Amino acid sequence: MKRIRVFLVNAGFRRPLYPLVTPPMGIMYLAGYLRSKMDMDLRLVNQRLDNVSDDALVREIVEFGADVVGLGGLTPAASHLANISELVRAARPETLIVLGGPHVSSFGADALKGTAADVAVAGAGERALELIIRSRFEGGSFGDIPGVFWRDASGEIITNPGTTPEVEEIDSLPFPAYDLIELPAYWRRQSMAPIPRRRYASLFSSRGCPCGCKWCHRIFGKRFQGHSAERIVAEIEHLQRQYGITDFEFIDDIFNHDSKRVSVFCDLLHQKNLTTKFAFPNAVRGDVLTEPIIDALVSVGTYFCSFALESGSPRIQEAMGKRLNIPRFVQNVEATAKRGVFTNGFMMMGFPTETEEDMQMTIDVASQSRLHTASFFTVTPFPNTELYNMVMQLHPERMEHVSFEDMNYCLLEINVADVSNEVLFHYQRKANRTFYLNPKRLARILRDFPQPLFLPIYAGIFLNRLTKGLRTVQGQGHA
Ligand code: B12
Ligand code: SF4
Repeated sequence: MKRIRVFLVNAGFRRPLYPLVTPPMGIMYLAGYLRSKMDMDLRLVNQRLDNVSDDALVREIVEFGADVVGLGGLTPAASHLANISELVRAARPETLIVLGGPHVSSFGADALKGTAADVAVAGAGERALELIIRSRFEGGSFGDIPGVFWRDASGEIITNPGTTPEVEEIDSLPFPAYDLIELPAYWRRQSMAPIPRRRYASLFSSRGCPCGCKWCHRIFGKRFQGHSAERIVAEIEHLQRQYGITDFEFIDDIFNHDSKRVSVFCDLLHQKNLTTKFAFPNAVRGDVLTEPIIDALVSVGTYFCSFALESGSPRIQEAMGKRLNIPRFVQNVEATAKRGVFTNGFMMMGFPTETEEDMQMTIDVASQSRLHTASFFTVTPFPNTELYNMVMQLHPERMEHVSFEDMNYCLLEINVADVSNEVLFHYQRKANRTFYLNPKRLARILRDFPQPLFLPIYAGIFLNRLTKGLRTVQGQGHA
């Protein structure tokens, strides 16, 4: 097979009210895997890092002489996926264009519509992308690759039966290709943890989650697969050696699902005498934690941890499938905060059938807890989730005006609950007021936030939350 040239893009723009950007782990994992399987030249671009325009990106693709362009992105990046693919098709008609990432996982075959891509992959992409490239360059048909979406010669979009092929053992995946991105560029931007300007790397140490939350994307399925403790420590050692990094951000969905794995991981760090700091901005499962696990995580340098309560109402916990043990959650937040870790909470309001009493319970649990900070998001159903199907049955008209383009959970005004917009947004504003306008909490934030001098940069976001729903977005939600 000739030495092919593969250009991978994590598409989408950063926005002033949502300036976060993290190393593009998806295309980095793909690159690490592909180069271990085939002889190829690879280039990776994270569009959101510098908001490089689609035109400039395509000029780079043309100069690189790409045989394959792989475009990944979240749903807010969908218009970029369409535009970039059209421009590449016009400039280099023979290029194989493959779509993947969370947007395809949510929208399935529909993600191909309106684009000039040849094929699209939902879920984990490593093995499928390898098979797609082999099929194009070694001879074969996309029709033989289970679970992928592709266009036949007549342009019709075909969905192959079966599920996307995956590697059997995730420890067999090479490290993400850290060498193909400019890591220091991320140290100047805000990462997922709200702690700007620090020398860090992201780690994604597990795939899949067995919990039953009805709003969940399930990109990696319901089966939890963790990298072994040894493998995570090896990746940490690699990053320390190559880049001198000691601060790591785990962005797993449920890092602590397997308590044994966590404690072996911490023991190993101690045995190797490694200096580390850890943040868990994407949350741990709060009711699975135990005091010994919290102690172990604190002993290896955990300083920031998010906890996802979502709802303080046991009825909503049950109806939405999360089934969190709320008293244990509260207890573990307290135990973590007491040990000096900055704790952040995620809450959701506006579930189908949710009442004012349910929302008040969320406010009570959050504001009486030891959480330092909290976000009270509006429930936003994503296509291809149980929640979305539920809303399409109960209130299809509520989804008619929702645009997932440029969406931002903090600002989107949507309402799929059984209360009016006024009531929903009133409770969200009330939640922010009750939670934050508490002198003891404000004092704890000032005392424990890892970079207090940067706190003023969050003033705009905070004001937006305090005034949610007062500047009604035309056509969204219901009266
Ligand atoms: C880090 C992260 C971010 C980062 C950016 C990530 C990025 N890629 O640029 C930040 C913090 C900026 C972010 C923002 C948001 N995020 Co986010 N984020 C994540 C998180 C926690 C980890 C992503 C990650 O690195 N995963 C690890 C890698 C290995 O997985 P991956 O990227 O999915 O890649 C694999 C496959 O998708 C596929 N693949 C990926 N790219 C490609 C390309 C090709 C060609 C192929 C074939 C395959 C392929 O193969 C990869 C390897 O197996 C995920 C949760 C999760 N479980 O993934 C949510 C997630 C991606 N985010 C999500 C959401 C909803 C958002 C927001 C909209 C939320 C908000 N606050 O408003 C915003 C977007 C705002 C905006 N306007 O852009 C959703 C996506 C849903 C969707 N349909 O898009 C997820 C899945 C979480 C969820 N709860 O549902 N996020
Ligand atoms: S705990 Fe998180 S990843 Fe797991 S099902 Fe619930 S939302 Fe999804």
